[in-house]
Amino acid sequence: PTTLSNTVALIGAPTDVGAGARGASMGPEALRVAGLAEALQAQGVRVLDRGNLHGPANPWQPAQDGYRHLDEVLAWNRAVHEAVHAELQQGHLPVLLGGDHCLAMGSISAVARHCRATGQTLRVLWLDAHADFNTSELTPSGNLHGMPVAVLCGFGPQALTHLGGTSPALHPSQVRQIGIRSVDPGEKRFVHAQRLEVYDMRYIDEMGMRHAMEQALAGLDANTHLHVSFDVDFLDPDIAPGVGTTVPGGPTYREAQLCMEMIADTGRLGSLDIVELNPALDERNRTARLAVDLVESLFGKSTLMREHQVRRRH
Ligand code: Z70
Ligand code: MN
Ligand code: MN
Ligand code: MN
Repeated sequence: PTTLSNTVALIGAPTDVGAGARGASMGPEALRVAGLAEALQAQGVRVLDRGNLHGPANPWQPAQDGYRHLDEVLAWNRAVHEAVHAELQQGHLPVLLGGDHCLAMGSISAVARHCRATGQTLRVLWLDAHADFNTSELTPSGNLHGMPVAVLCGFGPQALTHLGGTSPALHPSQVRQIGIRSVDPGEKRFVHAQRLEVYDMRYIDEMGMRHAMEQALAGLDANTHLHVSFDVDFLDPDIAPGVGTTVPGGPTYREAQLCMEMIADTGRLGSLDIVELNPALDERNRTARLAVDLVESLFGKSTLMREHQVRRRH
């Protein structure tokens, strides 16, 4: 099998409370319009669309004590945490449709709680242009979508670090970041101090996506739950303009496809976030359609059946 469960639950979280630009709140519907459910069904997956969660409006206020919209981010993440946890308990594979990347605090804390209870080992693949490892002291913006990895590793306000009951949800050694090319100065020092395993664009340029993914996926076993947190700004803006923060020099279409296919080949995908898609900045929904195309590969779509492919050299 290609994934840990053959039943996917789509959970929409239409908010941009953690972002620096408005519009990611429209992401869930853009992904549905682009045919996400149908694409998954074509891969033989049963799809349950749970509709959208509800939460507070975006008050669009300046930062207070280093955070923008902390109360609203907390409310949305409590809802995401409960929804994702409920699907995991039913044996389903939750797919969070963001929304901005602050929502990964809720989804991944739920996955971590589920893995603690079931004795599975959690590995998180963070596909992003950004490290999202800021704290209130380090952030240049106060935007909480720049902080979820730090919060999940126990660095942040108590209410957010304890979404799943115990903190930290993750140890930095459980995280692999791919495609990183924009890190703030203080954040860079903190990434280094916490020894995050980062396959940045320099690494991908020099070593290739194949080698980067082989390293990032090393050590998975039959007890591993793999969570993929896919920030659409991971992709090069030439192919994916519909995001709030475009950063030049990201993975090409081919590199992104290979990344997804190599994850699929592990057979360990157990949960997924698709975040930061911003339809207000897109061109006729092309970035949403690209995201759906890549998710098909993540769920095992390949050009030929495996026995018809040329044997891969190692
Ligand atoms: C910057 C910050 C960020 C996404 C922008 C940007 C963070 N490091 N994350 N877009 N997805 O403000 O913390
Ligand atoms: Mn992100
Ligand atoms: Mn990003
Ligand atoms: Mn493919």
